[in-house]
Amino acid sequence: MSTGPVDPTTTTAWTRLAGLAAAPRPDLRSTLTPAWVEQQTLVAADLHVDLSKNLFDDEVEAALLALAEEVDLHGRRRAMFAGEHINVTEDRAVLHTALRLPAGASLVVDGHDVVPEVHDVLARAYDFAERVRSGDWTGATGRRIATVVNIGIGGSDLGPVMAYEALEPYRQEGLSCRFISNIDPTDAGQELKGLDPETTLFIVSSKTFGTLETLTNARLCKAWLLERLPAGTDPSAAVAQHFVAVSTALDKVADFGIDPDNAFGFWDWVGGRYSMDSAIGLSLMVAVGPERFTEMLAGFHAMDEHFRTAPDTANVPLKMGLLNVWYTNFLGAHTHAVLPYAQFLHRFPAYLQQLTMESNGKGVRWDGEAVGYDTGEVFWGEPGTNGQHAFYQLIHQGTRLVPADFIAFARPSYALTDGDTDVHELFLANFLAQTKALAFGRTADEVRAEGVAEDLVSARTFPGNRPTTSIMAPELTPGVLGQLVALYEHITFVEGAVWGIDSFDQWGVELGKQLAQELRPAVAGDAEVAAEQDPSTQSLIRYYQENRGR
Ligand code: G6Q
Repeated sequence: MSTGPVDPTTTTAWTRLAGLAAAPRPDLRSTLTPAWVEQQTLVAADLHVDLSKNLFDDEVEAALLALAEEVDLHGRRRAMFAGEHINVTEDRAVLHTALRLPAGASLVVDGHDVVPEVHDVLARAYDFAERVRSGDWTGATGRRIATVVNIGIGGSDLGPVMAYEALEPYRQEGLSCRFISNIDPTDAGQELKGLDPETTLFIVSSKTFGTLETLTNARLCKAWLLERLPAGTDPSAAVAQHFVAVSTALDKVADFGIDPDNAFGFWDWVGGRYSMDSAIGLSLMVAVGPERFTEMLAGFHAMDEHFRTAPDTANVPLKMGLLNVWYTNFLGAHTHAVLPYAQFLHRFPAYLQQLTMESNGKGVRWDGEAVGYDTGEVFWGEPGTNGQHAFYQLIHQGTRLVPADFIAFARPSYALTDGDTDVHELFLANFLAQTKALAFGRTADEVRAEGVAEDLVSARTFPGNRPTTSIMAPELTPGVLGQLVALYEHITFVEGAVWGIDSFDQWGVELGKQLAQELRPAVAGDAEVAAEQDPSTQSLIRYYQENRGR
């Protein structure tokens, strides 16, 4: 593995990029030639990616690729795929890519081959999923399972729920999933509403099996189940039939009362936000079945191979990651929008928020030195066209630069007409219109030519030259979903590698967890602990107590 991180601002390429950013830059109106579009339209597995509407040219691209060389991005990529401990603050390998290696491949990490273990767990999880799907696995009273409830949070929730929504057309009828994550009791209260305990199966998904929210919700669900099953049902049989677990801490799973035979493991080299393709995806496996899950894994792997082997100028995650660095560090962007033109991807931006912001929201490099440059854009988004009627105004005419990724599919998940029109075509026309409007805008003269009164011309002018990337695929299949997720995993990696940060730890979530534990007694009425708090916290606790009637 490469030694300490390079401060990217000390590289020649960084200086060159700063010079390029300061010089007058050609407008998309002039740069978008057929040759440029051809050059910047890339293929990665099933994804067709058009980078041409980004604010760059050959010179910027060459400088960005030189920056990648100078920070030894390729060395770090090799180290990740080889299982070196690139998560230095936790001294761990970063091997989500091993979760999707095909059976028969081999990857020796810390002295042993991890691929057979990955496939052993997958085989057990697939077997379990098939038993639930076929009705062979029943609840304690012998009834077939109709609802699977995943209890997990963060990385143990966002991926499964996002993929469950994305793959709706592939779900088995008569079997649905629900997801409980928040410790707000409203979440469990709502998700459990209407469920029949006899046909409900809970999956407790927790890498550490020590997460307050998840364990609290798991206990809550256990109590809910035991109170509602028919009188006389043996509680331990009930837990054995209605609770399974996914965790790296199998001893703690047993302490909770879950039969270790019904527990599915994974490894410390899988980060929570990189784990939806491990057994953490068990709810999804049950919903869509092992065959579709395998197709999704193949999609992940295809993108891994693309990232690992495609030449730099054709490498989609590499170029998208470097463009994000260009926008963040040289053109002043603070946020990045992801705008899926696919209703089924409505949770994809939320999923990406964790992936990107928990990974790259860091202020020190992996050797502990403070960074002297921006890291980690704010990722956000909503599906089109809903976003068009909400926040696109700011992207079109606001004062901020918001690079945006548009994602669209040639074939609809539902082919419907309104009588005359293929509605998917209307939808796609909107996607194309938005990227076009952002690129070219509308000049004052064009607005005048439409007969707009002079005093309204400036309000109706669109500056244009706003960058977008268009990602298209034939259809939102399990394989394409895997490719999309892996694409963003690798974009995140590329940005983190340039910034020299550890994209795989998440120490920033720890302080709040610790303080919540310390504050619990104060919220519950312990005046002594309350008195130790700062004045604002004390005042908020008083407000709570008065209004809760404590
Ligand atoms: C992800 C984070 C975090 C984690 C949750 C749940 O990378 O580590 O979101 O997934 O805190 O953790 P457990 O799976 O251990 O319950």
